[in-house]
Amino acid sequence: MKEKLEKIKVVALEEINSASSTKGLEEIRIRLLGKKGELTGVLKEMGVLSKEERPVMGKIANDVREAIEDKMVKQKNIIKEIEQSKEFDTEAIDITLPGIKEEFGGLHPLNMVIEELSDVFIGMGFTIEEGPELEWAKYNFDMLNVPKDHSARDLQDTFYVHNDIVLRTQTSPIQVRTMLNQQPPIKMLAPGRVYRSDEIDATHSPVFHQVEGLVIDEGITMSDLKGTLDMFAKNLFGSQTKTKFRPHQFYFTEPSAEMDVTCFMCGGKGCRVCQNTGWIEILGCGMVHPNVLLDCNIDPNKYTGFAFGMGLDRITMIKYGISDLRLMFENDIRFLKQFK
Ligand code: 2U9
Repeated sequence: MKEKLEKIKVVALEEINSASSTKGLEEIRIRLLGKKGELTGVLKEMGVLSKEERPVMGKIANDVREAIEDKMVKQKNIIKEIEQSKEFDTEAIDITLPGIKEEFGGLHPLNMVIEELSDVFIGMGFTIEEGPELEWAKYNFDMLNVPKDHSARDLQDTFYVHNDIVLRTQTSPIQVRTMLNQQPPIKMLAPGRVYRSDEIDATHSPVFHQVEGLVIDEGITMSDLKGTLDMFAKNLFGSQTKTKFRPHQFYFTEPSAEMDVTCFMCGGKGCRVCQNTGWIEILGCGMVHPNVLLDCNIDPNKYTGFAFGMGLDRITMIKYGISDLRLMFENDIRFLKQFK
């Protein structure tokens, strides 16, 4: 039996040594140490030995088993390393290959101006509100104190979708909606796309962009209006900017004014952009008309407020030196790429 065991050991160690795959090694293990394996078979024969022989033979058998198992573990590690290095060779990634470059888009110049302007007002505590472009004629005209026979309501000036529904001609209905939903204090900004039935040329378009603002609280005065808008102009165009207010007339505000800023292209010296006046008109404003407050369920005896509105397309064109309004709407990639 001893010789049998020794022979199994010698043959096994040799076989294991020449095994070259994990699978082959496993087959050897089953053949030797499995339930019906060679070594297991020998161990089963131990029953026929004498009491004295059994522990001696048992120890030898255990030593053989341990030697085989030990060799198996070592060979397994060697095979694993070989297999892994083969895998690395076949699945190698060439890290020197250049990647595929992601193309990033950029903001439209109008959106850059909207974002910059919104940031200034957010810094002063305003919220940004939005509303639908298809709007009730009632919210677009009636509630803003626009007379029933005003020319702005004409079919020539306004796109009617229905008797009562228009493409909004200003962002003011956003303020109406906010006032109907919320009691003061209100401090909001409403940027958006608006529509008027205009012929297209270098300075006119049936679709354009506005930002309007509204502040309503107890004790709001014309000084708040001037202070806020002067601060806004200095933030957007630079701290050297001066403002001046000229009286004007709107239906939704009384008193009303237009605000000019010192030309942000020449600093006020006079240039082509400001037609040598040194000033650029940038917005209309005024104290909210009591009729507008009343229609929106706000008590004009308790609350007052100011509002302002500005067209964004012209400001954007001046700021970026864009000579034709049509470029802003054609979305020609060669034009847009210049603002990245
Ligand atoms: C409510 C109350 C008051 C909004 C205002 C202006 C003055 C204004 C024009 C500027 C150039 C429009 O794009 S433009 O043609 N806007 O001058 N807008 S005050 O006043 C409001 C709005 C809503 C409820």
